[in-house]
Amino acid sequence: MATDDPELADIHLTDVPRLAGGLGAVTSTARFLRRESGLGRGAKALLAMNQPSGFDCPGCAWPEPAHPARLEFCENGAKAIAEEATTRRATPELFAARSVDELRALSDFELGQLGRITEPMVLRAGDRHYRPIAWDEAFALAAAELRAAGPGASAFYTSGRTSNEAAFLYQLVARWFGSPHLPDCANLCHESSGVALAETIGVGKGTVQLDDFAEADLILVIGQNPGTNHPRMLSTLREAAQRGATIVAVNPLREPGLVRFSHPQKPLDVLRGGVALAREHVAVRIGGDQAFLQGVAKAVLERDAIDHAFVAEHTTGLDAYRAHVAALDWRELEVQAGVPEATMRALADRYVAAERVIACWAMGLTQHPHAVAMIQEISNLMLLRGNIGKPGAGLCPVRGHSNVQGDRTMGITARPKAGFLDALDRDFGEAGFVAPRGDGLDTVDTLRAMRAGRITALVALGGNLVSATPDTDVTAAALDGCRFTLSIATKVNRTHLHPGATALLLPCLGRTEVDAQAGGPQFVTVEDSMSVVHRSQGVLQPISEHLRSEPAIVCGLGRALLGDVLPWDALVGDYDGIRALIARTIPGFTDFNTRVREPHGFVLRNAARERDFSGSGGHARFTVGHAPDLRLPPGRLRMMTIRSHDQYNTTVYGLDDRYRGIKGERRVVLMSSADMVALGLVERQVVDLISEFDGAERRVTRFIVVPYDIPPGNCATYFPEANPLIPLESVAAKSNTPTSKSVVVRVVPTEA
Ligand SMILES: Nc1nc2c(c(=O)[nH]1)N[C@H]1C(S)=C(S)[C@@H](COP(=O)(O)OP(=O)(O)OC[C@H]3O[C@@H](n4cnc5c(=O)[nH]c(N)nc54)[C@H](O)[C@@H]3O)O[C@H]1N2
Ligand SMILES: Nc1nc2c(c(=O)[nH]1)N[C@H]1C(S)=C(S)[C@@H](COP(=O)(O)OP(=O)(O)OC[C@H]3O[C@@H](n4cnc5c(=O)[nH]c(N)nc54)[C@H](O)[C@@H]3O)O[C@H]1N2
Ligand SMILES: [Mo]
Repeated sequence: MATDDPELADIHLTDVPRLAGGLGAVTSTARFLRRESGLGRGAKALLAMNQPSGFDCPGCAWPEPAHPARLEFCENGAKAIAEEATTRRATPELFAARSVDELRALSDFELGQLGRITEPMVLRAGDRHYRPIAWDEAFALAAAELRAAGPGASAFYTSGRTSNEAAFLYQLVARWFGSPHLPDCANLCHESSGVALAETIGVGKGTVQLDDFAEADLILVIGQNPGTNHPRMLSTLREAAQRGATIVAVNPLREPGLVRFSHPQKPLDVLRGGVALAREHVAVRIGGDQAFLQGVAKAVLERDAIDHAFVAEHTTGLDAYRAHVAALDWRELEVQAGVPEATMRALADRYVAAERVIACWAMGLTQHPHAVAMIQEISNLMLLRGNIGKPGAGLCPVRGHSNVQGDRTMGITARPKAGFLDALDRDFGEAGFVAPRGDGLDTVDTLRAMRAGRITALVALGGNLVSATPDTDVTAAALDGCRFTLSIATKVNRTHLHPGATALLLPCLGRTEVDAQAGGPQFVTVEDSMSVVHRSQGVLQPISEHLRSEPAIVCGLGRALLGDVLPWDALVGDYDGIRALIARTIPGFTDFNTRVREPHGFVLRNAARERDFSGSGGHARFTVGHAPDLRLPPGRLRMMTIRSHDQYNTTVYGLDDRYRGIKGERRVVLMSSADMVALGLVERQVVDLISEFDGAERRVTRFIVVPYDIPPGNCATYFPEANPLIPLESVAAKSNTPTSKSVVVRVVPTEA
């Protein structure tokens, strides 16, 4: 119950802007660059970003156009650059002055402000400070610690910014050592998409290319906020809208980035007040997409408006699917989807009228208990009318990290295919390699095993495990209990402050920086969300002379751990040598070194795009999914944890969320006024959030109530502040992805 005089927070709320981009984006870009790096260094980096001869934006995985604009970047890409190209330095003096316990008191934003790590650092058993250590000594220590833990108790985590070259060697070193445990950020991200699509179309990747957007009649954007997380996608959508394509957003929130967009680099756009994007916004309830998509398909099937020739030739399972959908009750679909039958029928009409349809989605779909089944409903709907494998149509899971897809292609996965391991055995067996067979632990299972004391050593190539995973307190305690952790990183984050008994913090070059090796300056390669493999080469002077590149660090670890099984020096001296290994082992990379030197790289084949469904047994499969009942007991809300406009995952650039009208505060809960009235809460009230799962309560304190246009029964908070509420045990069926968008909570006034 609310008290008569609730405690109110002093928070600045503004109107939600009517459009995204525009001059606001320009001023915001300049402000961040100046704060971090001075305009000179920042401008040099921006001019090289996403150009054929420059580096790939470390922000998102949206592809670069074949003919990039002179300035091919967005406001949030510029912030990512400012964050990395910062001239602030986390030097040994800083670590000498502050223990890990003192550093823990800082917020994620303040940790980021400490700047770039400048030297390899070690925290020795019994010490609470990181101290400098020489590189060779660090590698020797790592090898000794990993051997003492043993391969079965060692996990090798990867975050999706890592290049193909570093990723390939990293998984090779881990497997050569004997560990199958390769958890990665994709386990927390698009794993559900990969699992869903591998079952239905035989390929766990998207089937569209950027060109397809120029031909699509209808583009669905489901559970995605491109205005903040893939701003360059807005340029693609803007062109499609101007050409007459219809864009429909399916999202509990009316994200301003999808309503109107004004291209900040196009003065006319700014003057005209932008271009209208999404013609329609379907405000589904959180988790309601499965029922919604089933309703749309039901209406399509009632009209028998399907592509019979395609379905007969290329698919299997229509009859069971049709029978299932036909038996669904409209009233129940309305309740579960949170939208009326008429809306589902209207989208079915648009869908049938469109010759070519693209469906895009991101985290709004992947992080629910029923995520895989939900994504398979997209696949079902698209298969009905042959919207896979024709120009202007297809499936488009929009990836997050800029090389998360490439890292998977390079073999970073806890669940490798036997054929991939066979290829490794074939190519490295002579040197003594034997691939560990069977599945290793993914991210959630690694944490569970760590909690149980079965994983005792962690190596992390980038990322921030403590803040990115659920159950923050459980994860932090699990890491504290490790005998050894090793982080390869650019900046200090919370994971480094839960070091275990002994820890190494090894600083690497960022993407923006020149990578000079014995054989001259090197480039690395990445694969974007549409399977385009291309180069990335930094331009800035490294922030410290002690930094090493990720491939060099992985080789250093490999030599210390495995001895001279590979010509490590030659591989580090010239990355063409690494790429030659990749070309030999990974399908699709023949002539890698030649083809990647083409200005725009090359595209990996996607069989489903050619209507080759051999990966799913010769036919694409319709699936029968049973949507869960989303009704909640009284007083409970379903909470999603989302990104603000001023963050990159666990890296917090600033405290504003401009497109949602929130300033200077991240501990907020966005609620509908109906729920506020029902729960007796008022605007700006200070509240605690409590999640209940399997009888256990988890609580975060002192969040601020912000009234927002969100379907009643739903609420939203920011990731990672609300992660302590997400149970490690609550995961999506089949993909084991944490249910970060589907947390049942109570909201109660904070007690004074
Ligand atoms: N600037 C910036 N760029 C980024 C990132 C970043 O943090 N900052 N992160 C990168 C990464 S790793 C990723 S994975 C992507 C993430 O990109 P997004 O997936 O866009 O990220 P989220 O903020 O998690 O947004 C999820 C969206 O889904 C909606 N949503 C939540 N639940 C549901 C639901 O049940 N149904 C539907 N239909 N919608 C729902 C939310 O309202 C929100 O609009 O962005 C990448 N790019
Ligand atoms: N509640 C909730 N939790 C979520 C999500 C959510 O929507 N809600 N989203 C999930 C998703 S989609 C993802 S992808 C994960 C992200 O999980 P991670 O990938 O583990 O986390 P990031 O925050 O992207 O990692 C940031 C850190 O990477 C390091 N870094 C930056 N650049 C480099 C580099 O070039 N090289 C190296 N070696 N290190 C670098 C820096 O030290 C920085 O602190 O979080 C997941 N967690
Ligand atoms: Mo992600």
